[in-house]
Amino acid sequence: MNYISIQNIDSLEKWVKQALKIKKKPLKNKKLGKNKTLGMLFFNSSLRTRLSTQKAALNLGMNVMVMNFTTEGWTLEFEDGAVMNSGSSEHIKEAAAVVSQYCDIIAIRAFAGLIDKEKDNAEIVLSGFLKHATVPIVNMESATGHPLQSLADAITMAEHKTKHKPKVVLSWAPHPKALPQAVANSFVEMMQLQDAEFVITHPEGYELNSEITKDSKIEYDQNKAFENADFIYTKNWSNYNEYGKITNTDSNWTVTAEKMKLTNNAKFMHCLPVRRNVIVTDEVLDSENSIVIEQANNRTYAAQVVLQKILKSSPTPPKEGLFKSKSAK
Ligand code: SN0
Repeated sequence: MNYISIQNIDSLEKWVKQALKIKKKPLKNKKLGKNKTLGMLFFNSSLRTRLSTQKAALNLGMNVMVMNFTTEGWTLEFEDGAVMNSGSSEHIKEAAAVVSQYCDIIAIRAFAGLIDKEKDNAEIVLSGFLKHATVPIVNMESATGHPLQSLADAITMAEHKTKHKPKVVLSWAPHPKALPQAVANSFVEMMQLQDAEFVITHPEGYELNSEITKDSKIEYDQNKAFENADFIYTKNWSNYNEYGKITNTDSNWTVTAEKMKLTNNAKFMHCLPVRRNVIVTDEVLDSENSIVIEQANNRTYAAQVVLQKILKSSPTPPKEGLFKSKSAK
């Protein structure tokens, strides 16, 4: 079993329930991961994902190895048949096969480059590992998705919702840097698995990939979208149509206390890290309605459900590497 996208979840409701159970007794399955190793490979920065996934693995009794690939690893080549006479030192074929011999699960963070849409949509790094690794793979934010985040978001909303069908708004907000669409994509996919009144609001032109948003409602008037909302989930993403560009920095989209007044006393959510007074004002982020810290706490239980499911479903595959020796068996 791999955890690549929110679509790998057979029943979101069941996974959320299980996560909430784990949250009550996080050390209950301390023996499940004994003598198993989680390898975490980072091609980008991380705070919550790194520590919460590591914490989840430790709660399950696993060993954890972390490697920052961009600064410490060899530059990887992903193209089949490449003549490697310039930048890259090692092909994904060897790298993934080798790491698979040391680890029982490999987790990978590899953001979108935001330059080549086709390349990002092809998920070069993640698919390279999926193809050439021989152990389960976990997505710790890839070019197009962040399913550990959206599972944590679902857990957080389940804890805070006061009605069966809450109104949930995903609101774009301005940002000085071009950011990936991954968090927004996975949030949309997760919301499509829930019974809720779901509305996406963003400036015209900032539509996400329509293959992901499908028939989810888009409201271009942010104030209208906020009316009566129970949850405001804010996230910046760079333009998907004019790929990776920042075509709008309008501070009128910043989430303010004024705007929150339009809602039904909504909870404020953000995946973090958040740019204060650009995405959201201090007043909102520091208010009682902000649940961003709890949201980050739930990252541990989201990761723990995922690791637990993988540990239970995947017997450790034989460690057969490229240079296996029969006599060593
Ligand atoms: C990442 C993103 O995908 O938007 C990770 C979010 C979990 N966010 C950033 O890169 C923010 C960086 C910044 O400088 O604000």
